[in-house]
Amino acid sequence: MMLERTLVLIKPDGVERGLVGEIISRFEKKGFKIAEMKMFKMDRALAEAHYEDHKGRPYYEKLINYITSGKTVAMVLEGDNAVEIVRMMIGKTSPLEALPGTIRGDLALNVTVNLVHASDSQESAKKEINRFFPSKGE
Ligand code: FUP
Repeated sequence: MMLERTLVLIKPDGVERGLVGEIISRFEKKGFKIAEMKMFKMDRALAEAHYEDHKGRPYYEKLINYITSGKTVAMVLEGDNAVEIVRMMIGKTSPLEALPGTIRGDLALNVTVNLVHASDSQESAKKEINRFFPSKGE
């Protein structure tokens, strides 16, 4: 087992729909510690940095508009194998593949408006923690 930290975002639809508690509760019940947390409205520059790998994709503009459309909750979760386990808990990107029991599988139906983000590797976790919590990273 490896003690890890990962970055989770509850996106604007999660805040808007009143699902912040439900989502955080799943991570807490699983055993993760909330190491950092804040709520803020993402600006365009931060959104573009966060989704730099998606620039040029047909859904890119929609994605940037959505993530900057309202408040987001960002948190750093800490626990054994946090990166892989949190990815498992959020579910696949495609609504057709997000299994029941996962956050997206239980609570979301759209590929873009999909409630949550979680770092997909230890490398991106480090980068994203530094991006969203600049004073708390490594
Ligand atoms: P994920 O890691 O599951 O959030 O998914 P990706 O990194 O592949 O994609 C990042 C975001 O781009 C997703 F949250 C939603 C958006 N996206 C789309 O809107 N359409 C697509 O076909 C793929 C991704």
